[in-house]
Amino acid sequence: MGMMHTAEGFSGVVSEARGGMYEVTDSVGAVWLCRTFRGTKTRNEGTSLVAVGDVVDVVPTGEGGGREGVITLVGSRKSALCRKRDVKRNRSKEKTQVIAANIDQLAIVASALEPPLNRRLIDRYLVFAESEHLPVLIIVNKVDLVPLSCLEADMAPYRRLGYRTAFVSASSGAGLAQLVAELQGRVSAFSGHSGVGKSTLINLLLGDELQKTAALSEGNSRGVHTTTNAAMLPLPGGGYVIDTPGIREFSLSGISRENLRFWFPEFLGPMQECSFSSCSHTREPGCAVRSAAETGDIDASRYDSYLALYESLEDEG
Ligand SMILES: Nc1nc2c(ncn2[C@@H]2O[C@H](COP(=O)(O)OP(=O)(O)O)[C@@H](O)[C@H]2O)c(=O)[nH]1
Ligand SMILES: [Mg+2]
Ligand SMILES: [Zn+2]
Repeated sequence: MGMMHTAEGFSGVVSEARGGMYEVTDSVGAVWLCRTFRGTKTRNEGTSLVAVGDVVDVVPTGEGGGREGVITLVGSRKSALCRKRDVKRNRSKEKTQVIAANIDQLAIVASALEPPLNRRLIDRYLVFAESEHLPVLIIVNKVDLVPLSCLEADMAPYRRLGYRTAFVSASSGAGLAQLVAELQGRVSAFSGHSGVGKSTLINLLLGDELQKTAALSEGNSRGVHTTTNAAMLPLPGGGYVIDTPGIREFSLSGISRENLRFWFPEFLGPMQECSFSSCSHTREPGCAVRSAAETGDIDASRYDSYLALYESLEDEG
C-alpha cells in the first residue's frame, strides 16, 4: 500500500490546505493541486473531509498534462490533531475540524526565558499528548538566556518520566543538530506559547530555500476569513514540520476529571495503594499519590499541575 501511480490514479499526502483546495505531494515529490467532489469517500466519519497529513487517492483531471486532480478517497487516520468546537457556533451536526492528520509526534516548544519556562503549560500539553497516545518531544528554546545546568535541573523530572527533551537556541545555533536528528523522518506538529520562538526555529530548520514558503503559510493562517490553512513543511533531511495553533485551540475532548489520573504516568504505580479505589487524588485521606508528592517520589510541581487541571475540568458525575 505505498504511494503508487496507477493507470487511473495515484496515492499521495496532503501537504497543504488553503481555501478548499489541497496540494497533494506524490511519491516522487511532485505537487498536485486537488479538490474534493461529491463522490469523495472517506474512512473518517464526523470530521473534516480532508486535512494536512491525510493520505489520499487522486485521479488526475488536468488537461494538457497539468498537475491537477480530484481526491477520490481519504484514507483512515492513525492520529488526528483536532480543533476545539466553537461554543458559540456549536451546531450538533458540525464536523470536528482536523488541524493535522497522521502526525508522528507533538513537539512542545517552550522557552527558557522571555517568556519564562512554563511547566504548567508543558504539563497541560503532556496530558493532551498522553490522552491522544502521541509521542512527545519537548523543545526548550532560548537556552542562550539561562545557564544550561539550571534548565537541565528544571527538565529532569520529564527526562525521568521518559519524555525526550531538546535544549536549543535559534539565536546561537546551540543544540540544533540534535533537534534535527529528533525530527528526521517524522511528521512533527510544533505547538507552544506565542513568543517562544516556533517560527524562528522552523525557519532555521527548513533551510534557506523554504523559508519563503513558511513565511507565506504563516501569513495565510492569520487571515480572518480563510478556512483552516496548514502546511507540512519539508525538512531538508527528510520529515516534515507542521506549525499549529496553541493548545487553547485544541480539542481536549478525551480528557475528563475521571480519566485525568491516567495521563500522569507516574501516578499509575502509587495509585494502586490509595485507600479508596475511586480516589481522585485531590483531598481524600490515605491518598498514596499525594503522599508520594510530599516525599518527592512524585515531582511536586507535576502534582500541582494535576490539581490545577483537575479544577479546570468539569465534573462529569
Ligand atoms: N534570545 C533568543 N531569542 C529568540 C530565540 N529564538 C527566537 N527568539 C526571539 O523570540 C521572539 C519570538 O519568536 P517567534 O519565532 O516569533 O515566536 P513564536 O511566536 O513562537 O513563533 C523573536 O523576537 C525572536 O527573535 C533564541 O533562541 N534566543
Ligand atoms: Mg510564530
Ligand atoms: Zn489517591
